Amino acid sequence: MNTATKLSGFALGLAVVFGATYGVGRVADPVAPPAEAPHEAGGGHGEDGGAGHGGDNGAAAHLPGGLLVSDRGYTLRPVDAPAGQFAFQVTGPDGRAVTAYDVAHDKRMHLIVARRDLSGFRHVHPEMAPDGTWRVDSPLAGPGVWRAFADFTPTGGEALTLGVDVTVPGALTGRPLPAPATSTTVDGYTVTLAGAPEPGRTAELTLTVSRAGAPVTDLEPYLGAYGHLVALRQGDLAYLHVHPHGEPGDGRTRPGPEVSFSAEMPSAGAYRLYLDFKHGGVVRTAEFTVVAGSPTAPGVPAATSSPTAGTPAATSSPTTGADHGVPGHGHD
Ligand SMILES: [Cu+2]
Repeated sequence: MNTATKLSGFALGLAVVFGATYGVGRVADPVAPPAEAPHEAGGGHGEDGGAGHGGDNGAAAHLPGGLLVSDRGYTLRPVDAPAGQFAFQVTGPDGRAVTAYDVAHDKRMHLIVARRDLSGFRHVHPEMAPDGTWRVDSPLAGPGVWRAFADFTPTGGEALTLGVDVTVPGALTGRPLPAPATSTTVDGYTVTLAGAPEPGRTAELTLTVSRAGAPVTDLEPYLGAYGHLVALRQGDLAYLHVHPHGEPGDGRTRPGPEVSFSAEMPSAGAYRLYLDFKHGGVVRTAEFTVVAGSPTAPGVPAATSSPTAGTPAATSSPTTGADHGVPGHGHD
């Protein structure tokens, strides 16, 4: 979180925050060099310190979350695990595995994974052993280079999102990023997206959930909200996680059909949005490609006028569906 990616809240919205910390009030890093002005992405961090001295806060303060495997002395370390399982530790400034975490959004650890091509998104919650090893049934659903994001708050520290690449061997079929669309379906639900993100400017995005043509007005709380959003930037998988302002039961936040949030994308380019929502006891993920800034930026797939026209492989391939639309596929 930094001033370059500041957010502004909408009363009934959710706040999208790019960065390792979650609130405007938590920008300050007590050990960061003082008076360091934010600057444009694209370099200039070379003097922030050599590797390993633990003083990479300066660079980290300018970065969206999830790009670093080690930040503020905390390092994400996958560990060997039996087949079918994924395991990791977070080591702290003392080099030992962290065992004390704060609960954030109902969990002490949120593990998000996606392939480098932005397919295969999963959001799961591992269990921690007393030695600080987190384990979960592997969410890595097939061959490829995956990015695993650990989203957590070490007790006494600041919220962090660390990321590490994990390779699953096997024959890999590259998947192009689905074209931008304003409607998608998952498991019989249609989710529409209104609003357009812009780089460097706050935009309100509203997601509306319906089923069989009828608005869904009884969304169920999931991790303390009616919707959770993760966005990943194409190219480097910079990580963004939505944190709600309104909460179920607060007397003003309605359980659908609309879930809205405000976001300020840190740069022009394509992003993949993943909305987790819960209904009928099942968490489902609706995905969208959005483009901040010029829709003709390099690497951005051409937009289509309907969610399916021209992009059948992107929106309805069996593989994609298997990865993304299986009820109860591991949320929670
Ligand atoms: Cu989570």
